[in-house]
Amino acid sequence: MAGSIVVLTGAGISKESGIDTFRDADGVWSRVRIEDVATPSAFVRDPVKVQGFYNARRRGLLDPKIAPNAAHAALARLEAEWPGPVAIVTQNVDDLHERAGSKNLLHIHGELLKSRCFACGDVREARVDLGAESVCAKCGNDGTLRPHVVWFTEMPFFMDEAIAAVRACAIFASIGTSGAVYPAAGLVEHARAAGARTVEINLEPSEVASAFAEKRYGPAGVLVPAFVAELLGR
Ligand code: BV8
Repeated sequence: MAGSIVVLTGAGISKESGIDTFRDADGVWSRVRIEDVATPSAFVRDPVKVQGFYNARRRGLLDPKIAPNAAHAALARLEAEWPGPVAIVTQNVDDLHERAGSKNLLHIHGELLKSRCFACGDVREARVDLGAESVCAKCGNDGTLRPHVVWFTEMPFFMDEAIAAVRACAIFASIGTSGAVYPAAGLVEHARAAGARTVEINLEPSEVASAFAEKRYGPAGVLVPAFVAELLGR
């Protein structure tokens, strides 16, 4: 049986689909401050601003022009054709991996197209704007729905599963992430400890590039299909 593959993805894999990254010069954090929109205290202080930030990004993601690119498609093909398990651990809150056909996927920073009720914990699909008028379909409270994303200082989802998968993998590839946000950026250390082959694919060296044995720099839409073709031997 072939060894398992874990792929960590970040905003760079969705850039060629038309979704902004965070820390590039034209990225999301060049326009708004993390402290104002992506922390629990920002939501308490100014829920209208925080909901507006996520409502705009949700509408952007649902724009018919947004579609998975060649890198997302290549990872779906890898999962379908590799003779062992393939898991994607994504920091992205978009749904482009799913749209491309990936199935074994952990959204460790949550999902933009879901809401979570902070009164009853219900999580469900949300493709519309959220705000004070939104009513929870489960408990009936109003104004209690928030985007189902992980804000700074909040615990990411599925980290036990992600770490277990990385510790068991033969190949760990990181694609389109700056390596600036933990605990995701620390996953490569688990891969190294497990003796896995480690590969970084990004436009430029990430903040944790030195932890990777192999590095490939360029657009994900070109490098990821080539990497997958190489792995599949064709
Ligand atoms: C936690 C989701 C445990 C929602 C995001 C001090 C105070 C408080 C906390 C901390 C602190 N110091 C450290 C921390 C921990 C903190 C952290 O890491 N901070 C950093 C910034 C210092 N982490 C946390 O808070 C995490 N939780 O640790 O919980 C805990 C709890 C309580 C107390 C103690 C500990 C939670 C982190 C989750 C934050 N949520 N967002 C949303 O989307 O709005 S983070 C945000 O960054 C993104 O969502 C994304 O998920 C994440 C990673 O970014 P990237 O995906 O890497 O994107 P980036 O723009 O940075 O890079 C893109 C890369 O792509 C670039 O390198 C570029 O060159 C490349 N690229 C561009 N185009 C292409 C390309 N590559 C290839 N092809 C291309 N075409």
